[in-house]
Amino acid sequence: MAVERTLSIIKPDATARNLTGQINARFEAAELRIVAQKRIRMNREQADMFYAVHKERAFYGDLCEFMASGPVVVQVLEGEDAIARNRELMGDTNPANADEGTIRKDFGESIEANSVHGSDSPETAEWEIACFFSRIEIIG
Ligand code: IDP
Ligand code: MG
Repeated sequence: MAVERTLSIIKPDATARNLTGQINARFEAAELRIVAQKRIRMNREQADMFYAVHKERAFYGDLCEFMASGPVVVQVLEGEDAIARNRELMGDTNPANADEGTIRKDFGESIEANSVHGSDSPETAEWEIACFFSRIEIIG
């Protein structure tokens, strides 16, 4: 297995409930290192661009509105097999179907307001990281 980097976003529902530290503690306990991080508020254009892969889906407009509705914490996680391991820590997209002990099970409010985003492949991770971070902002 290789050391990978993945893009994580702590979504507006989670920042609103002051959960940044509790979510970051899960990453660190699982030996994922936070090698870049910033708190931002996306505007609607940025959210539309980030989620363009979903633009044909019925939930696209609502999702982008939600992601622009409040602060988010964007971060790069680094570790062995980081992309898949972060997806495991996150749990199923729908918190109702997520395994016990996952971030979405414990903190997610709905299939949309599910507290965290994580890249789903090496190709998406590379593209998503580049949406928010330049090379000198990522310090491993
Ligand atoms: P993922 O975040 O688990 O990779 P995706 O299918 O890539 O799930 O969907 C991106 C995001 O869109 C989800 O995290 C969630 O916030 C939202 N979403 C996905 N499916 C639905 C839905 O059926 N209704 C409303 N929002 C959805
Ligand atoms: Mg996805």
